[in-house]
Amino acid sequence: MILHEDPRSGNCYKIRLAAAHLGVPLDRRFYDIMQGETRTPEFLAKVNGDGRIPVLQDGDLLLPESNAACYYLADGSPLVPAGRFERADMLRWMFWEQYSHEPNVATLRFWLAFIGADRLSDSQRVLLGSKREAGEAALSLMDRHLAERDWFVGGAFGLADIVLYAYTHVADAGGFDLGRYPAVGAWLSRVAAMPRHVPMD
Ligand SMILES: N[C@@H](CCC(=O)N[C@@H](CS)C(=O)NCC(=O)O)C(=O)O
Repeated sequence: MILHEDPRSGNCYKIRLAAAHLGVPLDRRFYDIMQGETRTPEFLAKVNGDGRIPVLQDGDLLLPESNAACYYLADGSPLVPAGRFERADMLRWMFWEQYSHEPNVATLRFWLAFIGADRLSDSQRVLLGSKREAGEAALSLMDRHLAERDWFVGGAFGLADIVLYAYTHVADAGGFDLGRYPAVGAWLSRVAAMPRHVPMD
């Protein structure tokens, strides 16, 4: 399988991390999102009309959206719980990651560590406070959840842990103080200690 990616992206790293746990080799194709390489007519026509990475390619099949790609890789494996409720609960955390976590925790990392605080547009600058507040609320919810259990879903390491690890472990680059979330910190260490773990590039 081919992964179209920018290695700095946590959304791309999720897929590499899931693939590493599953022992699936990926042929990596690199694009520099800062140079608009996912917005070229060729990329839009042949890889993803939405102009974004990651895109997982299996033969002729193209699958954008990181959490869908992770699910495609992990379906039928121990990373996806067998029970109906636990499987839905895993999806709940994956949807939550895309709606309540990534748009705040990942976006602030992108704005502050990649674009730079002094180069933000007015519209980005206006949103800094609300994104910080929403990102802290997301990390707080994770901390409360993890204070009572080791893994997000069903008592075992799985896909929900993988997708949430991707941007949480680099949240400090967005100005979040992970020291305020001790249960998240302990969980990050547990994920990183898993036998097939691979770090972000
Ligand atoms: N919901 C998508 C988000 C994809 C996304 O925002 N990708 C960013 C990098 S993390 C991107 O390609 N940005 C380049 C651009 O929008 O031009 C996913 O989870 O894959």
